[in-house]
Amino acid sequence: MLLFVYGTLKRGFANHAGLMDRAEFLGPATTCEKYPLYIAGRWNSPVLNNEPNTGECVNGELYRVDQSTLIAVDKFEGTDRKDGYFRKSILVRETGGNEPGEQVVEASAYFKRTDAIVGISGGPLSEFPVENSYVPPAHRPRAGEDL
Ligand code: PCA
Repeated sequence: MLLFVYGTLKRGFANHAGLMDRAEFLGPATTCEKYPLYIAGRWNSPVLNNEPNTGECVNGELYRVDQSTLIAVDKFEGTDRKDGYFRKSILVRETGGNEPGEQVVEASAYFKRTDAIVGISGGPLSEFPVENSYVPPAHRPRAGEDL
């Protein structure tokens, strides 16, 4: 299954190691539709709002993941929690290739509903930058307190 990541699961970001170790990197990709990418919550987390045609097209990375990786990442993103992310299938354009008019594929990505996004401190952005103030779970006073 294809997974589009735009935040802390990207290569070199706080939550990549461990969770994405066995994911196959397919290259950079951009959402075909615009979605608002905000920085939100106590830990300055990147979050994609499920409001198409708002904000910017979002740059991220495309991966092929197996079922066990997906289960682990779903758990991490709190898909079983009311304040967590949910996964939704979207169209993304692969941007790493040499050919013009690059390939559009369907991939899953983590979103939140508008009412689940609290404390917006930044965005809408087109990309979650390397320089950011995200606080990873291990650095929080009480690990896993919220997302
Ligand atoms: N992790 C997921 C969603 C937000 C986050 O930090 C991602 O990187 O796509």
